[in-house]
Amino acid sequence: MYTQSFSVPDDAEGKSTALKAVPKPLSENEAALQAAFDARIAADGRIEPRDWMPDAYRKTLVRQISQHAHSEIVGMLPEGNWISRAPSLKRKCILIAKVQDEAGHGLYLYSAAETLGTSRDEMLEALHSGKAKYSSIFNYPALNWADMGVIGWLVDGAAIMNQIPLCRCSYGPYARAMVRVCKEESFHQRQGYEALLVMMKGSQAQRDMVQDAVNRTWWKCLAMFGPSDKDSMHSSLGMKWGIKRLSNDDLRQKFIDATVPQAEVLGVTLPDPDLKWNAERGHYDHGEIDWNEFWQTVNGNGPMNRERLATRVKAHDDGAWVRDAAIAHAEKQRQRALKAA
Ligand code: BYC
Repeated sequence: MYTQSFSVPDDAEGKSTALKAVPKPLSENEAALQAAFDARIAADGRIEPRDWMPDAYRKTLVRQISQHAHSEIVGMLPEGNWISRAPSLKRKCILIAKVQDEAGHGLYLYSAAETLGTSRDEMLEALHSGKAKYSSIFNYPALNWADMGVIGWLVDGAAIMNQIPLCRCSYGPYARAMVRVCKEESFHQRQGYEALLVMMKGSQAQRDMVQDAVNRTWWKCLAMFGPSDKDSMHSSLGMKWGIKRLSNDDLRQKFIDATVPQAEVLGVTLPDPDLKWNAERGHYDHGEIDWNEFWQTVNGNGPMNRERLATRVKAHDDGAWVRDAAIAHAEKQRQRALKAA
């Protein structure tokens, strides 16, 4: 029988070293550092970049923050495609500003992840090689102008619901970045809803476009909150460490409860026949997400994964001369400052 121990090298005497894989006991100093870390987390305090932290805490943060940064950057692509087709100058200006904000969010988040000792080059390499994850929602096409409103209303709406608790995350730089991101996201959400309200007061064709965009986006948006709690492998540690404050399912439920009345005001139907108010629970009951489709998309096989990644890599390659010029300029300034000193 094959067992996992076959992948562990034998030691010099030919005895299996499998048992040595058990973590080394902490030294006295490490135990004291771990105890101080645990006490700070238990007291709901903040961990800052120079503080000692367990490796697993650091890794979890780099994973989550870099995935979040990648989502902001890839999230610019579906909207960026519509800038040249915005129906008015006002809508074009708003969309340009929104896409620019997403770039800014990506930059705050890459900077926060860099404070954990991972370089931006490493994170970008992980994104561009297809190793890193980013939010599944951006692997679906934005087919009509109403998608721009629906991205604002539902996608940014879901992002805010997920991100407000992250403003209280135990890691200082992530929490502080999220405060600013959330303020901007709430503007994004409102501009999306307002754009849809205008369309819903327009022609039947416009109303149909809004309904079509909602039908295509609703379930993908619910999946943004991640797998259900029973399948979420990182949740328990994330919650123990004060990185995540609410579970994936609790956040999803909060989002549904907040969004149903907004859909009623807008005059659209949410495409879930099982969506019903449950007075006993004080929440809306809802249908089941297609998890098979979700994992296909998360694992690189959604309708737009390859195209999004190729566009992103091309944008990065095309921008090489800008980065080179910025470095050359900084070097020139450094030399001038040296001469003047
Ligand atoms: N898509 O154990 P779980 C935006 C992965 S963009 C892809 O529950 P965790 C915007 C997960 O990473 C906002 N992958 O993990 C921008 C993990 O994989 P790995 C984006 C997903 O971390 C432009 C595995 O599944 N927001 O606002 O406890 C325009 C197991 O999951 C997804 C953030 O990134 C998904 N939907 O919880 C408009 C928020 N869900 O790492 C808007 C920050 C799960 O083991 N992130 N996975 O390979 C989080 O809050 C958490 O990381 C998640 C997942 C709730 C997403």
